Amino acid sequence: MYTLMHGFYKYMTQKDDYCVVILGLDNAGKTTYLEAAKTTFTRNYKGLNPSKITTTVGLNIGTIDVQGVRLSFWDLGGQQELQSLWDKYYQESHGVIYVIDSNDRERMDESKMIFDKMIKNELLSGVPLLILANKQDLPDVMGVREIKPVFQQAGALIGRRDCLTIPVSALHGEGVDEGIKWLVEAIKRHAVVRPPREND
Ligand code: G3D
Repeated sequence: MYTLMHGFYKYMTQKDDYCVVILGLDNAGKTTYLEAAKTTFTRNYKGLNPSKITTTVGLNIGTIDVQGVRLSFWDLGGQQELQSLWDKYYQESHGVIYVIDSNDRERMDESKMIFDKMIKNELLSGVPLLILANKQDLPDVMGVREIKPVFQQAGALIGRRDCLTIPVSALHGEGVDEGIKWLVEAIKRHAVVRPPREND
């Protein structure tokens, strides 16, 4: 009886589980964004003090429940020596968030270069892509109008997948809600091709 009840409870409460990789150069704001997403979508989650957030070294993970599904995030370190590990996560990813530091014009070419390398990877073919022009709270940063054409040069590689570029401020949580909700819908649409993770 317990097993039956437990099974029923599990069936009723179980959510489809999707994985999302958060990529971008070191210092782009990946970890700050993950914290902002957890704060936005998790009741009673207080979030880390921004001064306690340090650049991603290795892997940060986080989970949120949103719009009836569970998103498990992998925030991967952006340092050059860690970029080679990114593709180990691609096969399991249902969505990609690519974070750009809109305030760092000097590294925009470098960011575009690693973006191209990532988007070329067959394992991510068709996977929905959310591009974030981060740090929009700072003055004189590159806006989406300036950033979008740069990354659209990879249009052929982006292909027909769902793709959205938006301005955000991870530090202030601006644009986080809109982006995550869009990504969830895109991931659900793509689930025919890349279904949710198997729950045990
Ligand atoms: P990473 O995980 O991509 O390496 P972090 O980047 O999340 O560690 O952020 C790197 C720095 O950028 C941090 O500042 C963080 O506070 C800052 N940052 C992240 N997002 C924003 C944003 O939206 N606006 C502003 N103004 N700053 C942001 P420090 O000073 O701790 O290095």
